[in-house]
Amino acid sequence: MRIETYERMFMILAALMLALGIVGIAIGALVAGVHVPSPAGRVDPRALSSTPPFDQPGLRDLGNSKYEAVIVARAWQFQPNEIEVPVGSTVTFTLASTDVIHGFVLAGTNANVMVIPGQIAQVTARFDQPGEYVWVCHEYCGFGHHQMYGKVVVR
Ligand SMILES: [Cu+2]
Repeated sequence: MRIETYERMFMILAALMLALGIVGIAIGALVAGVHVPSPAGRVDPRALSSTPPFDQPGLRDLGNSKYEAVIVARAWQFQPNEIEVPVGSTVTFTLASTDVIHGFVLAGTNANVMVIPGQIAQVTARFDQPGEYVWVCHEYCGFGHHQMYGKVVVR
């Protein structure tokens, strides 16, 4: 079977682009550590108020400029909805939902996770600039969804 020269060139070009894409994904996953967020654990959403650490939501100082923010998401609020950390802090957000699927996206950072009932979501962000970093629920969760937000105050 004879293949036209231009067609052959485009077939080779398409194969090269496909191979380049696959190599890019492999480098991202294996070298750069890019991965899809996965649950950090499981928790019973009905027993959240009696399950550590979600029985006492809030900010914990882990020392060495590291913090853990334990946040409970429920329709339609985050608890707590404001935390304050010093400049240069690294904050690991540990989130769980008591009811429906919520989201957590923190403006000005790469922090972006789904907060799914039964799963513990975890994401880390570093704050090198002072200011206010607003987070919002980015998964439509009902009537009061637009009121679901909070902020990190960095001083
Ligand atoms: Cu929502």
